Amino acid sequence: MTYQGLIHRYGQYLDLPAHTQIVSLNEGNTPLIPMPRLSRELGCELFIKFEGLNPTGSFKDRGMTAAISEAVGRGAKTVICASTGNTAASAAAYAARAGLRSIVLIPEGKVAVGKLAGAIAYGAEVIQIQGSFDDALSLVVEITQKTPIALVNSINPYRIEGQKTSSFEICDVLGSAPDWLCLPVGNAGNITSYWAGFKQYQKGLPQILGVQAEGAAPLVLGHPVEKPETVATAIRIGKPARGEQALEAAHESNGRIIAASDAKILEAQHILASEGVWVEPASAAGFAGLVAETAKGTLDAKGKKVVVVCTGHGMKDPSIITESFESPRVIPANYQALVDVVGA
Ligand code: AN7
Repeated sequence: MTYQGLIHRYGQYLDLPAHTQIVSLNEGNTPLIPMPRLSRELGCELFIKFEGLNPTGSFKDRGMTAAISEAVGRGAKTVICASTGNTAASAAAYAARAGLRSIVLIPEGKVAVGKLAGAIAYGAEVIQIQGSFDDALSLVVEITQKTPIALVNSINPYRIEGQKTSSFEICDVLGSAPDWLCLPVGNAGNITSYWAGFKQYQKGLPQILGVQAEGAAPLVLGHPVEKPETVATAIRIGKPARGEQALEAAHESNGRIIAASDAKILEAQHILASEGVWVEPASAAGFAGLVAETAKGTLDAKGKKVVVVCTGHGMKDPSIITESFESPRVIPANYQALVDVVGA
């Protein structure tokens, strides 16, 4: 039997209503990739949980299979979300799979091209908002309170249920929870889900390092950020819906939430790619945080098992790479010209 997705595999651990009708794209079951070179450099046993290998290229598919399965089962015809991009693509794909109408609200001009293209390809009605993700989220909350349209942002509790499964997979592969789990934090659904998942699975608990972008770090500053800005557009969020739960997860796990600068996030993206894992900028934030904390001596990773969650694929945001490099050199189509360049 081929793998049939998260609900099929872990449904017994997920609090989903009886009316749930499974809509799956075989999401989840993503690789936990050992990183031997970076492990040696950091003195720990480092693994990347590469969530960019989900069907739409991000971890959002875990929560979306659950949210859409529930919505379909209760007879919803239309789903809506606010999104910095990945939720939009995921909602669009699962809605398409289920034959539902999908509407996605995105902040104008601030969504990476691979995500926008995905949302359009899967047939979503895409609406740009003259405002931030936070403005878009308020709007979708209001319309779902006043109409039968179903909300599939991570305020929806079934999103959290689905996203818990990544903790289960990590424990199943390692045999127990890692010592540290590092991940980016935006609207704070994912950190909430991981912590709930580890607690429920009872295979040990990691310390959690949540990482926000410096220009969008409400949980580090202790207050909302009116105009969040970061190159990591996925986490360009100033009022995280599950901010309280994120702080609780960090605190209960004896971990913390920190901020990383855009420069450090891009550097982390480059370092991960240099060992073969290309992730989008936001997805490199967890690793940027790990590097910063170990360098400062505030996180002792020595000899520890560390899982860094890379939430989205590098191909989601190709422009961040292509805009920062000169285009490749051009040579005549002859052998000598090639040898001259290669230096053979
Ligand atoms: C690659 O798609 O909020 O802390 O609307 O796309 O659970 O919000 C995306 C968030 C991390 C943060 N990494 O996760 C959206 C959206 C990537 C992301 C996050 C997002 P949360």
